[in-house]
Order: sequence, then structure tokens, then C-alpha cells
Amino acid sequence: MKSGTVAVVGRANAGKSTLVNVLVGEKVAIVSPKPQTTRDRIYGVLTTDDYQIVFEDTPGIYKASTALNSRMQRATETTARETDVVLFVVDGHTGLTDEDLNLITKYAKGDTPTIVEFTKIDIMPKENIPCELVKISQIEGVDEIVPVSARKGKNVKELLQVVLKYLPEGDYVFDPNAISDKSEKFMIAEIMREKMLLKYDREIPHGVAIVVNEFSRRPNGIYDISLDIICEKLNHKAIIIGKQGKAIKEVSTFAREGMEKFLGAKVFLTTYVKVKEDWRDKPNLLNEYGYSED
Ligand SMILES: Nc1nc2c(ncn2[C@@H]2O[C@H](COP(=O)(O)OP(=O)(O)OP(=O)(O)O)[C@@H](O)[C@H]2O)c(=O)[nH]1
Ligand SMILES: [Mg+2]
Repeated sequence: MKSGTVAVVGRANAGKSTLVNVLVGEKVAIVSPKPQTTRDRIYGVLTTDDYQIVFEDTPGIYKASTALNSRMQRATETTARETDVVLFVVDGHTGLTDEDLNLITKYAKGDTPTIVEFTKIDIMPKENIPCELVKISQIEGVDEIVPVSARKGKNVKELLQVVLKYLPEGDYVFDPNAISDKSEKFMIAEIMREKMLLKYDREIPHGVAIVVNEFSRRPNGIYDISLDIICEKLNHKAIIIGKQGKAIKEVSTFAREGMEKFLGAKVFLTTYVKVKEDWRDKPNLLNEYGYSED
């Protein structure tokens, strides 16, 4: 049987997490139209009788401007170094960039099999496809190029077959029932962050960390969840709360609905907004919020 890891890497916002969710068939990673949505390496596990594939979703490659961002970039680099297969995701909609070409060249140079996946082909200008595929095929060491639409589920099965070709023989590493290495509590915090990314503009959601203080279940099945929304500036707090608390009420309702869908049960959610000045550049706070060095 085949068993191994596939590092899913690429520029921020390319569509990596969407792809991992579709490949695994469950939501293991949050998705948003803003770059830098994923902050951690997240395993999405797909198990059948014949194979176990661990898709490693990673933070998108992006110029580091904060200590948090540097840690995110290092997580991606380590994942790509230690994997069985590199799956490089190119955003077909925005098109192939010089940065993509440089990164693909770098990964393809190594000994790890490198598959390039063109995603978002549902919204990719068709006339660009042949030219971009040629450019990639000229890079030495690229083993495969696969066009996919994760949103429409197009060519995903074909991509899976291509990945399997490069996976080593081995036994299950994860429990065959597992879909992720992350806990429910982690996903609850991520769902809150996802809704903040969708609701607020510019730097506000990027400057937010979520700390879940209570995550418990009553005998009748209802979950009690209490969390802190940590922001980095006092004026951000005012924006997050909004006039008469309207914005925070809306985003909390939105998040509660997402959590209920994920947990399959009713949720009683309490949210508090707190300020920790410039926490994204403070190593001790990064550790406290779960963005550790490794
Ligand atoms: N039309 C279309 N949109 C897609 C597809 N895949 C992803 N998207 C959209 O692209 C945006 C970014 O998707 P993500 O999956 O969050 O991208 P990512 O690469 O994980 O981004 P980071 O975590 O920030 O690096 C979201 O708005 C998705 O809905 C696709 O196949 N087709
Ligand atoms: Mg992502």
C-alpha cells in the first residue's frame, strides 16, 4: 500500500487550502479571498484501503513583514523540505508570475518529486493556458503539470492519481478515521478567524489572534464556547466592535453558525475583544497564541 506526505505550497491566495479540503473531502483548513489566510501547517488526511495520503497545507509564500509572517514562511520551508512530494499550486486566474517560476525552479531542483498544479481553471482565461503550461514544462525537474478547478471539483480525481504515482510504499501513519492532525478547538478558533477575514477589511483580520478559553459540551449536547479576539491596536478594537456592538454581533453570529455546522450541534458562543499592542512582533505572545517557532 502507498503512504506518504504531500506538501501543498505556493503563493498566498493561490487556492491551496481549498484544494486540500476538496482532496480530503472535509473542511480541514479555512479559506478566504485574502492572502495569508493559513498561518499553520495543517495536515489533511485521506485514507482508503489502498493508500493514506497526508496533504500538508502550508501558509502561502509572501514577503515577511512581521515576526508572525517569518514564522509562517519557515513553517512552509520546513514542510517542503521534509515531504515525499511537493505539490506547487499556481493561481491560474491571476496567472503565472516570475515569483512562481523562481519558486518552482527551486523546488524542482531538489530530489523530491515536484508536481505543478494549475488551479482555478474555471476562471482562468483559456487563451493563457497553453503558453503558461509550456513555460512550466521547460523547467528542469518538474515531473507533472495538472490543471484543476478545486471549486468545481474538475480534474481533482486525476490529480489524485498523479500524486499516487509518486507516493512511496508504506503503512498507515495516522488513524484511518482521522482527517486532520488539528483538534476541534483549533478549528473553532480558525472558523472565528475565517469569519473575521470575510467581515473586516485591510489589516484588521491579519492582526487578529483567537484564544479559545472555554470549549465544553453540556449533557444535552450544546457546546459552550468562549473566546478572546486579540487585536493589535486600540483603534482596531473599536472597528471590530462597531457602532453599538453591531459589527461584533454580526461576525459572532456568522462564526457561531460556522461552528455549529462544523460540530453538528448547537453552540452558545461568547466573544471578548482584547488589545495586545503589536503582538505579531512579540515572540512570547506568538508562542502563547500557538504560533510557535517549529
Ligand atoms: N473560482 C475559483 N476560486 C477558487 C478556486 N480555488 C480557490 N479559490 C478561491 O481563491 C481564494 C483563495 O483560496 P484559499 O484556498 O484560501 O487560498 P490559499 O492558497 O490557501 O491562501 P493562503 O492561505 O492565504 O496562502 C478563495 O476566495 C477561494 O474561494 C477554484 O478552483 N476556482
Ligand atoms: Mg490557505
